[in-house]
Amino acid sequence: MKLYGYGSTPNPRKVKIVLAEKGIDYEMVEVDLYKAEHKSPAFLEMNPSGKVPVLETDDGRYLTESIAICRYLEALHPEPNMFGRDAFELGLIEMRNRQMETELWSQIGTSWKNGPVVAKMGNRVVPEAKEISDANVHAYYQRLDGELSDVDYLTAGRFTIADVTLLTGVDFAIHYCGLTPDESLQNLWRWHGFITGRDSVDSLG
Ligand SMILES: N[C@@H](CCC(=O)N[C@@H](CS)C(=O)NCC(=O)O)C(=O)O
Repeated sequence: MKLYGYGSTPNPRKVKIVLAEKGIDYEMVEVDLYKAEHKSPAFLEMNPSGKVPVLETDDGRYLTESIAICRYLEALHPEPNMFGRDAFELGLIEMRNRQMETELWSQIGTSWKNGPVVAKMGNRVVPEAKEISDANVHAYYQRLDGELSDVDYLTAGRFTIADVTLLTGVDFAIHYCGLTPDESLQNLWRWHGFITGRDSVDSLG
């Protein structure tokens, strides 16, 4: 299979971590977002949304949406399990993953879209929106610090897709949005160091 992505962008990174966890061989195809290769007619044919990642299956079909791709990978390679083994776990891990997406990633996304990098690209930004979302991200870091006080993983007692979504979101926030968790948030930092130490978790690159 082929994975279309770009550098250390966070959504392709989720898929790369799951591919590595499951030991799946694949070919990486870099799509240069700065050259707008993801808006070319050939790319839009694979993904009309014009975004990475895209997974090309061995029989030439395409999947987009990082979590949908990861679910496909889990169905093909059930171990190690990252989405849940029974009905309750399936619900629990989905719940935590959705919380990371809707409560954290959405705020990080607002900070990114209204931040200096996007402004430099010539886009209109709303600095007040970034101020609000920055505060929301820092408040959420506080909450996570409490939730991670006596556990190694976000949920289910093992490495799951919810950890992948949290890690890729926090790293993007740190490196591209200036949203570094306060050093007093020891539990969040301990979790971050522990997860980053996994073989499947690449450095940001
Ligand atoms: N919901 C999608 C989001 C994909 C996405 O926004 N990808 C970013 C890179 S992390 C991208 O392609 N951005 C370029 C653009 O939106 O033009 C997913 O989970 O795969």
